[in-house]
Amino acid sequence: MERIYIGMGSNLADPAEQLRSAIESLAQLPHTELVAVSAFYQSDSLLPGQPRYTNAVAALDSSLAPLDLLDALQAIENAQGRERLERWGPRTLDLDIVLFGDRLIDEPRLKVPHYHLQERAFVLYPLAELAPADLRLADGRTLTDLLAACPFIGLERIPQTSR
Ligand code: PH2
Ligand code: MG
Ligand code: MG
Repeated sequence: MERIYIGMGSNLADPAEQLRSAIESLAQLPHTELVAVSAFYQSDSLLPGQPRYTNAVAALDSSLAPLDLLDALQAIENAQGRERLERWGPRTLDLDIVLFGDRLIDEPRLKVPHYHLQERAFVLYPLAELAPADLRLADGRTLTDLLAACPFIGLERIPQTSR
């Protein structure tokens, strides 16, 4: 089993409900245990003119191979009406593999750690609720380092029992 962190986001069709539904599906993945879910956070879209996003992070323990997990996540996105019309378009559900154990994955379909992890407060702060502060990326930086370089700006934490 490896510890995996999934970044979740939605800015269409009742985002909080989309995340709750996705969490139910994550809990049912084969060879996988849902360990924890962060609070939900709202923020403006990085692309102007889109609805605000709701984001959260889930921690999984899984023995699935990375590309099998990616397939399963894309099936959940599709089941919740994800349309892939444009890069960074508004979406009912986005499930990104942020970290997969301590692996570095560089495949056409999958880069891990997630490319934009370090500049995205809406991933780092929910991740910090679940992951140890001394969690270390392959380049030597800890989660604490990343948080220090990425201020908590424009994020609104929505505390809730999300399960
Ligand atoms: N995801 C994007 C683009 N912009 N903005 C916020 N606030 N949250 C996201 O998850 C997000 C975004 C593309 O993945
Ligand atoms: Mg994304
Ligand atoms: Mg994605």
